[in-house]
Amino acid sequence: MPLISESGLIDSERQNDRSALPRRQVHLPRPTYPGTERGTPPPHRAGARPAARGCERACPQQLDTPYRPEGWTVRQVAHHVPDSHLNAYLRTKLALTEEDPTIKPYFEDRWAQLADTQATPVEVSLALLDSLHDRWIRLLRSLQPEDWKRTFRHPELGAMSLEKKLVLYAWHGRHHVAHITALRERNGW
Ligand code: NI
Repeated sequence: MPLISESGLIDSERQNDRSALPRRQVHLPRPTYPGTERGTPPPHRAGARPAARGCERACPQQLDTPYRPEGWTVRQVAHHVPDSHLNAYLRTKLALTEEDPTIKPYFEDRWAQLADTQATPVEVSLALLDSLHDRWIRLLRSLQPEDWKRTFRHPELGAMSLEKKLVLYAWHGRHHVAHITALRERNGW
């Protein structure tokens, strides 16, 4: 697999996925969460619960099955999503507190090969993703319309607005959940 920066890979993942949102759909209104106006939107709005459903009751052999030939295993996908969204959460905060800050790309394929990916139960990463999405959603709900225009700068891809990145990361969670649910369907799990 070519080594490519995480943000670039998300964009390439998206281009290869016909379920991706159309490119013009980047003008995001302030998020609303029907039925949850008085409380915090549940983390499943951001993909954590479907991910948990995709991985629950999986045995070790299933967790170590690639979702496609030469692809990541279910276990690697489960750990990759919080890795990716942790970076995105930090970038959101950087964009809100600095003027167009330059962010640090990382090699997600190398991250997925570090020892913690194999050694950590997927439940730990799913809980991490739940908590992370809870914090992230609370932050996003606090934003004013002008805040969504704030940007951070990727050293290779240039300036990116928060509204565009949120659309991409909402897609990103669904994209990886679909990898796992499709694998389960193909294998009758
Ligand atoms: Ni990804």
